[in-house]
Amino acid sequence: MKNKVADVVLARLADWGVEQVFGYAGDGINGLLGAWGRAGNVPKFVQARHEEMAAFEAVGFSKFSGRPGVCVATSGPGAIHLLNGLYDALLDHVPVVAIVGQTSRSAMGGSYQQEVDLVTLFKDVCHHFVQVAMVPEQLPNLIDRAFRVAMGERAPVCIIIPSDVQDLTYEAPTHAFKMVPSSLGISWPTSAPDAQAIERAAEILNAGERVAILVGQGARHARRQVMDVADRLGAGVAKALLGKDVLSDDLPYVTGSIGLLGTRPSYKLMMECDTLLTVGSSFPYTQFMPEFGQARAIQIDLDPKQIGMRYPYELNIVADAGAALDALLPLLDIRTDTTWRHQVEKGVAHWWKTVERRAMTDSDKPGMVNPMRVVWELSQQIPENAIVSADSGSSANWYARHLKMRGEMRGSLSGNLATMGPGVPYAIGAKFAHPDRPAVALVGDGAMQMNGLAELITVAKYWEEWSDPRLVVAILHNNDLNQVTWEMRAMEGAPKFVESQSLPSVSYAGFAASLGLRSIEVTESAQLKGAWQAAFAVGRPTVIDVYTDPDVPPIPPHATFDQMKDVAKAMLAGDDDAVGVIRTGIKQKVQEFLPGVKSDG
Ligand SMILES: Cc1ncc(C[n+]2csc(CCOP(=O)(O)OP(=O)(O)O)c2C)c(N)n1
Ligand SMILES: [Mg+2]
Repeated sequence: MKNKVADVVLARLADWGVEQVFGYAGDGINGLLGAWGRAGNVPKFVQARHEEMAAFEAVGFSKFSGRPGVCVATSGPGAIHLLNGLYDALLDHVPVVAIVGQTSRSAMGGSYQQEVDLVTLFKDVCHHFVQVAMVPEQLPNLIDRAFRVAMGERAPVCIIIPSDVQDLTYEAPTHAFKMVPSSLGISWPTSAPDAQAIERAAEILNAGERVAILVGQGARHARRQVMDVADRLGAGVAKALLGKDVLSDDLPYVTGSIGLLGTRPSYKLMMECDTLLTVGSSFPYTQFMPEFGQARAIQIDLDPKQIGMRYPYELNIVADAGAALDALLPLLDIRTDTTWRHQVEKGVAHWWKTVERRAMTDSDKPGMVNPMRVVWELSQQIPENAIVSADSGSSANWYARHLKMRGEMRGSLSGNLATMGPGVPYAIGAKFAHPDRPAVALVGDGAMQMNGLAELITVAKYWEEWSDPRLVVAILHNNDLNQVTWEMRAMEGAPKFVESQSLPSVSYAGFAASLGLRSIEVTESAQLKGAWQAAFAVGRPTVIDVYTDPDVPPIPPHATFDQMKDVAKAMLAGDDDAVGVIRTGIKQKVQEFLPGVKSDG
């Protein structure tokens, strides 16, 4: 019984070190499910509520473990449901292996029930590798290549296995013509930099008086090197969204996030630098980078396909970030003039005070909390080994701009696809990657209604298996699709279109309680500190249902939307203006700057 194709698939996954597969059942994968039973649930089948959630869980697992995530779905509808999660993996450069069923070979091409042209369906998102197993001898090569391609390309891949093939007796490839044998494992080279390029980079960096460094997720494993280079150069360091956890925000020269969701010191760092060193980031928004001609710029990136765009770089170095910075370090002059560093640090210190002051500005509406305070209090209470996910929506702004990364904290969100819905499943993926670390998800009420509520059931199903049961979901309960509401105001000059923007209010705390999770309702800012403390007390997963004020705009002070320019100028001119804009009377204030905006009550 144990030598069917499906048995070999599962055994090969285990050989690749796969400990769990996030998935959902269906008769297109019945053969695999049978094998799972025979294998004693090895690798562990983790049951999501929806295949998109299974894919997000695989992405979250991969982002936080550094290993490929694996998801499984049935043919037709199950496969289609995976797509959004796989695109999230593709756009954020995350290795994910998807295994999907298909109708039997005898039915293929016959418009059979649930028959979808899966190769075509996955051809875009899994263009690096999508293959159908038609005969047993294609294994184990299909599995092995899927893993190598996923890791090599840092991308999703897909193996389609028709249901009847899953049940065939396994035949290994033979030592014969047109057979493809395979082998396990891979060791990667360290992509060493070109010595001449490093010398040129050192010349450029040494000539600079005001050096800015921009790091992205490609620099995560080079934290020490980034710090050493920044110290030598007296540079400030800004972080792209997916690289928010590369450096601690306790470092005085770290200016925080950059871009639309970024901080003022990052903006100033870029606007005032004369030299830019980008490491492991493909941050796309040129308007937040120095004016063309203002700065001499160098990029270091592992991926030749990603390098050299986004800015007119003088030098593009394809190399591992750590190796390149290690090679660069001894060639860099130690700065004696620390004026620029001090200027950056002063701006950073000032910024964190501004963040605090903005957070401490209470909403003027009874029973509602300023959402910035939610993240401010989180920064005070969060354990230094926590893993944070944020959903797309206003929470992404508060996460990016206001959360203070410290110690070994990790964090991520859907950076490039910016899809709604991954907040809770990413946190679940994080718990499977690190069951001994607390996880926190910052999620809007729209995203909870879309995906998060259902996925709390998955949390309830698995939490007792985690050595540290702390998974905290904080919901920004503003009864609004707030991010879009504000984008419409700022970019379209349009008032809130209630039909599309207002959300029904449901009790997230009540739902969580019905699942046996710890649930806390917050309607006043004074409750927030205690709520986070209770959530981080060991016990069980917690849902904090925070009623937040939808009139606090997530749009940043220095937004470069044309219609926001005057607001930006006013807010950059002084903090008090900025605080004024977010406090009571905000609508009037914004309308002053945006005459096109009509009151939307
Ligand atoms: C799948 C998907 N649908 C729609 C959007 C557009 N979108 C981005 S943010 C947002 C609003 C999110 O609302 P909510 O989750 O309540 O968070 P809030 O901004 O209110 O805090 C929408 C609709 C998207 N990014 N992804
Ligand atoms: Mg909302």
